[in-house]
Formats: sequence, structure tokens, C-alpha cells
Amino acid sequence: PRVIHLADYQVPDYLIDETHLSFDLHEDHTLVQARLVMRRNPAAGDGLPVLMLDGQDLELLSVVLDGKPFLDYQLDEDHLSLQPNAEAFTLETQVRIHPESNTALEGLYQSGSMFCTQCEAEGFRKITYYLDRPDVMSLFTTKVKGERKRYPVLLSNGNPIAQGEEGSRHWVTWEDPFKKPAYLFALVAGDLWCVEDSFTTCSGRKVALRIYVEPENIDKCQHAMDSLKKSMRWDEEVYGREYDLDIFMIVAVNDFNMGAMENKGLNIFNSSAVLAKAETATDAAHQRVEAIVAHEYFHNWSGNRVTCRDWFQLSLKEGFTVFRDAAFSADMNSATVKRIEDVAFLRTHQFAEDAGPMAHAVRPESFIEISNFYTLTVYEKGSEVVGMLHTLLGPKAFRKGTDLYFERHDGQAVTCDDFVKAMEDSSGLDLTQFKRWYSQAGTPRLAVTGQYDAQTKTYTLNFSQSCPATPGQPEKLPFVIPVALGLLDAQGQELPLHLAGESAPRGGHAVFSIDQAEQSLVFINIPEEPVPSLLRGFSAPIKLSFPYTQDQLLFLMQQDSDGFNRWEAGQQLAVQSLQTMIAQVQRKETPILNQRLIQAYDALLQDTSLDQAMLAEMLNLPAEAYLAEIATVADPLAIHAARQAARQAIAEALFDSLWLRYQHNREVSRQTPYVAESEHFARRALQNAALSYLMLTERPEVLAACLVQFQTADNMTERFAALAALVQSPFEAERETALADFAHEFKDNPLVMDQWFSVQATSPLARALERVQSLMGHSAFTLKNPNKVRALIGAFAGQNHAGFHRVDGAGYRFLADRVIELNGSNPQIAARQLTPLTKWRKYAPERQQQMKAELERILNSGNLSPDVYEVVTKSLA
Ligand code: B3K
Ligand code: ZN
Repeated sequence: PRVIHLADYQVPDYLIDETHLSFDLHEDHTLVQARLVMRRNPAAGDGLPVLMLDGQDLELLSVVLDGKPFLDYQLDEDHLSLQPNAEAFTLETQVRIHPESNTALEGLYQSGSMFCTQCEAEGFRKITYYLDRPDVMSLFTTKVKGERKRYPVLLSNGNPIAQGEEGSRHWVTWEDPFKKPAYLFALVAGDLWCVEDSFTTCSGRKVALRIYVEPENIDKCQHAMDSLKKSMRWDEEVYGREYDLDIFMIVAVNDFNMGAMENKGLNIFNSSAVLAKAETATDAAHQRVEAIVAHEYFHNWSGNRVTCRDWFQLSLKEGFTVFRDAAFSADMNSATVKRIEDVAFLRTHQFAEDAGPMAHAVRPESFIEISNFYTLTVYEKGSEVVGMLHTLLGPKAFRKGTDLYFERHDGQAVTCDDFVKAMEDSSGLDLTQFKRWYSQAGTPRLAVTGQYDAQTKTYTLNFSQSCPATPGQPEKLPFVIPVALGLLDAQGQELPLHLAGESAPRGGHAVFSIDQAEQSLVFINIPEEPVPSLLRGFSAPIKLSFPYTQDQLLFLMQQDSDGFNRWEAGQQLAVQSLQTMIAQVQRKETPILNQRLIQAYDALLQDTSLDQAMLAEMLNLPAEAYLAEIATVADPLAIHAARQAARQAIAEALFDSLWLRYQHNREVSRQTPYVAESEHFARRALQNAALSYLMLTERPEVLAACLVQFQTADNMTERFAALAALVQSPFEAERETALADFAHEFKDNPLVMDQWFSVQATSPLARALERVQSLMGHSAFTLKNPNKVRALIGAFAGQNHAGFHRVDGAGYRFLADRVIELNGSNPQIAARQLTPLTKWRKYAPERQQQMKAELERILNSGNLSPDVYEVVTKSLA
């Protein structure tokens, strides 16, 4: 496979002003006609080079150049090449494709009884010969023809402009008035129902909103529709962005490689990211739907109106859009809890990626398969980079910067540099050094110490930054790290932050740019030794260390006015305690939980003024995956045993407070109809967190309450939490009955069955692998559906650390077998599932050997897709 380098970027030789497509859909093939109105790119130099159109798995039927049949072309695996003889010309091709056998779910494919497309990043070349690159933007019309009975609904981007009948077949022509790259093309045909609503934009235009689903799901669209309207309003209010077409459509499909896709005017969604109603979707699922609907909608400006010049710039649209959707979710729900969740996710998974063989910069330098670069680094770290710009510029200059960016580049395909330039121009800041965040991979370390001088009443913070080597980048230069901080006195009050040499204090909370390898900040007029609250709100995606005492952490946990850092102090205390316990387990001693952590949790449980969602987060011990990420050598079985013991100890010690909180919230839930809003999420989050602790005590009254909640709750959030608690419990009869009842009740709802697979795959009970293997034979399971793969195989390998890492290596073998199988049918999904094996260097030598052996077995299994080849070879390098 070929390596593509950012440094080799060249503007396209030719442009496509107009693209006229015609699809003739049949059960055993589809005919695609394309008429491309093309011309030489004036920016590309002189002469008429050979035109090379991208195309894969296409059966070429005819080529017509300027109205005349044309035979003098060359075909290879990936291209149709020909020599144009004029600056401007019209090229017509006809190809035959086979969506009915497209299992990779890229290009045009069938999902159940419908046709749909997924073109980003390079799927359009599986539909027709084209310049399949994001900097070739064109006006599209699309005619879709199919059998009226099977496919009453025929959709594409833009507005419908014509339709007609031909016997039992019918057709609709769509026109998209906005120029777009091919990756934003979409087509859908099927027997779909739709929920319809409308939105009046800030300038008074009425937009029709339609969510299309298979008939059985028509009752699960309201939440997505509400989320869409909120997103549209929010983008007007917060970013001044108005929607630009007369129709906005969302289609839910069951077989989809990721969450959703922002095709212009016709977003295609994984049904798991659209469908939600109280009885079948949890609070988490509701929040995920809201976030993804917003994310895809926001792409209409950050991605579609202004798109990427090349795929190395992917974070230009993804990092920015994640930043936008996170701010939206923060506004809709609890901002602090949203931040906690995002940071916990980033630190567990993106930091692991940054520390592993696939580490790459937010703007990577090279790739083999672009599909492998839709990563946590590009998305989540990319969002943090935009967030740091927001922090450094402040909200006003940042908004000026986004206005300038949209205005300057509307209708263009641009780069991350263009984005940063708009921020520089709006703020006057020089962001040259800041841009290292785009080019240097790895998670920076910031070691901080504090020194108080009682004589001079000064407090000095000393910062020392470094960044570990990553593949291809042995040395790093200092980053610009915005550190938001406060200095707290003994009462928890913020002291004025007065830097030596400055004329006045900056207030009690301020942001300081740390941009040198070694740097100090000297604060004056500090009357007593303060406790620093550092990196508030997680103001940079780094690993910060400060030698806090336990007393200081407990103090911050109770006193810090920054909610995020209250949580963070609790996490640090818990990490310290858990690390001690892990070492105890490894020495075959009984793991003992730090009493002070228990006391701190007790105090939290007594504090009824604390937001309940926040309390639930604070009671949640650091995840096993996080403990593995921060370990030098991860011992998954010891981590699991220690964390379980800690949970058990907390449950026993705090039984009364947990039980009281549980019973109270359960009673409120029982009396309140389900509402998908923040205070209700919070109540149920605490209720279910308490239940999960309480069940560890194995007391009969808890089991009884859990069973009642499982059997009688009117919503999936409560039912599923009860099921999860039962599945992890030793009550075998109750557990198996609950699982059977649940499967019986929801056997026809694939999304609920995904949850049912996951809850078993992630259960730490013995013989988890055997259970997963036997579930693969369940009638609701199929390897062809990505959601099922993720629910069973992905959940087992990624979240069940004790099961996946069992000592005989059977977990690794199982995963490798599935990857080899999936490589043939769906390379993107196969490559994704590999992630747990890529982390082999984290473990002790024996596990390393076992994991490596499986990677080698995959490598030698023959005929690897570029997707799997890239991940395996980079992992072994
Ligand atoms: N832009 C799409 C991702 C496409 C992934 C292709 N392998 C979804 C999103 O980020 O909104
Ligand atoms: Zn996106």
C-alpha cells in the first residue's frame, strides 16, 4: 500500500463545475451515469496533463467526451485516465456497481431494504469515476430512479426539482445549489416514513425538517427532532450561523460504520444516533442523540460551507465541530458534568492513542488509509486545541475569529493554518508557536512545584514541560500551554493573582500561557501559603503533576470554586489509593482502601446542596482503562481486583447514606414521568450509581429493590441500570431470568439488543469470553452489522479488561480471529476493532508476547485491506 504525504499536496489539475448524476437502482445492480462539466484548473499551471479520475470496483460501460463516444482511455485498479484536448470539456461515463453486495458500507450500499450512501472520506470513487478529493467542489444534480413500491422515497442533497413515473418505476431529481466536494454527496431510497416539523431561521425563512426512518421506528424520532431545532437556534445565537437550504433531512439506517454523516441537507445517521424514546433508550443514549444531531448539523458551516483542502486537515472541521457540539451540550445540560465526561474520555482513550504506535499529530503528516485517521486525536484532541484558542483569545475575540473565518472562506476548501490565521487576525495574537499543537504528536507533561516565601509574601509556581517521543518525532519543542488557575487561602477563598512586575492583580482566576521548557510565575502579596488550583476546567490536554498532599486534595475536593477541579482532586486521591491497592494485590496482600477517601465520599453524600449529576461523577472511581493508561506496566487483573475491592469497601462503609439516596431518588423517579432533561438525568444518574454500589453488598433488600426497579420502571435508564447491576452480581438465577426476560421483550428492537449484548460482554464475571462466543451464535447477532460488532466484540475487548486479558491469551486470539474475518467484509470496522491489541507495549512481557503473536498472525493471514495493514504494521514497528 502507498503512503500519502501532506508535503506532496498539489492543487487539482482539473476542476468540475457541474456534476449531473443519474442512478438506476435495481436489486442485482445499479447503473450510474455521470455528466461532468470540467475545465483545466487555472491555478495548476500550463498545458493539458492527463486527466486521472478516481474509481474503485466500478464496471465501466461507456465514456463520452464532448458528446462523442470515446475509447482512448486507460483503466487501472483505481483510475480512469484520458487525455483531454481542450481547456473545457464535458465527460460522460456510465458504470455498473453492486450495492447489494457492498459489505464494506462505503459508497452506495444496501442496509436492510433501503439504499444509502457513505462517501466520506473516499467512498464516492466507489460510485462513479470522479476527482474524489475535498478541494474539488462542484454543483450537483442527482436523478434517482427505482421501483415505486419498494422505494417510495427517493432522496438526495438539496431540493427536489422534478419527478416522474415510468411504469412501475419512478424517479426524482434533486438539485443542490451549493458547491460541494463529493464526500458530502448522499442518496437514499427506501420505504421510509418521516416525522416532519419546521424551523424559522433568524432571518425569517421557514425550513422544512424531516426525519426519515423505517416505519417501526416512527415513534422514536421526537427527541432527535427537538435536538435538531435546539441546535439550529443555538448556532444562530452563539455563532451567528443560519441554515441555508429549504429542507433539512435526517435518515436513520441500521448498518452504518460510524455515528452519522453530515451530507449537505441530507444527513445519514446510524439509527443508534437518532432513535430515542423513554422505553427503549437510556439517558446516555438520549444525550448521545442530542450531541450527534447537533454535531452533524453544525457541520453545515464548519465542514460544508467551509471544507477541508485535503484529508490531513480533517481536524479543521472535526476538532472545531466537536468543540461546537461540546459547548452546545454544556449549555443544554450540566456544563461541569459534560466537561468531566469529556476529559475522562480524552485522558483514558486519546492519551492512550498518543502514547501508542498509532500516535499522530492533530494534523497528521502521512497516512496509508485515511479511514484510520478519524481518531480521538483528530476529533477530541482537535477540539481541545480549538478550546485552547477560545481560552487564550477569550470568548469575544474567538467569536470575531470564527466570523472572520466563515466570511473569508465561505465556499472554499481550506487548511488548519487558515483557521488559525483568522484567529490571529481577530485577536492580534501571534499564534506561530501555538501551531505546534497541530504538528507535534504526544501528550505534553507539565510538572509544577510551588514555593511560598513568608518573608516576602510571594508564592512562586515553577513549571517544567516536556513531551515524550512519538513515532517519527523523537524531539519536541515547547508547546503554548494555557494554564487556568487560582490560589486558595485556608478558607478556600481565591487570592488576588498579582504577578510580580504587573501593576494590578488579574483577579482570583486567570489564564497564564506557559510556553517555555522551564518557566516560573511569581505572585506577590500572598499573605499565607496557598493551595494552588491548577489547570482549571482542564485548560490544556496535558498531564499535569503537582506534589499535593492528601490534605490538600481533600481540601480542593471540598473547597475549590472550580467544579471540574473538585472532581479532579477526588480523582487524584482515588488514583493514589487505587495504586496502593493494585500494589497490594500484586503482592498477594488484602487490598485496603484509604479511609480518608471513604470519609470524603461520605461528606459528599451528606451534602444535599451538591448537584446530583456531579455527585454521581465524584463517586465514580477512575475507570480500569484509565488506571491502565497511567500505569508504567499495566496489570489488568490486579487493576480490576483492586478497583472491585475499593468499590466493595465503599459500598459497605457508606451503605446507609447510599441506601437513603437511592430510595429517595427511586421514589421520585417512580412518581415522575420520564423527561429527557438535565435535572432528571442527574437524579437517575445518582440513583443508579448508588444502586450499582449497593448491589455489591449482596443484601436481600437491595436485590429486591433492584428487581422491582428492573421489572416495573417505565424507562430504559432505570431498567438497564438494574439489569447491569444484576448481570454483575453473583445472583445467578435472578441474573439469568432478567437477561432472558429482557431479550424476550426486546427481541425486535436491534438497538436495545445491542445493549443486551454489551452488558454481558462487559460483565467481569468468570467465563466472559465463553459467553461472548456463545452470544455470537444468537439469532440477533451478526458480524455484518457494525453496531453488533461494537456491542459484543468491541465492548468485550475494549471494556472488559479482566476478560480480554485473561492469562491464557484466549481473549487476544478471539479478537484476532474476528479481525481476520472482518478484514474481508468490512475493513474499516476490522481496523477499529484492532485497537486493544495495538496497546501491547503497555503490558508485562508475557502478555506482550501473546498480543504481538496475534498481531503477527493477522499480518500473515493474507490479503489484508490497507486499513488493517496500516494498523498492524505500525503496531508491530
Ligand atoms: N464526518 C463523519 C465521519 C466520516 C468517517 C468516514 N470514515 C462524521 C462526523 O464526524 O460528523
Ligand atoms: Zn464530524
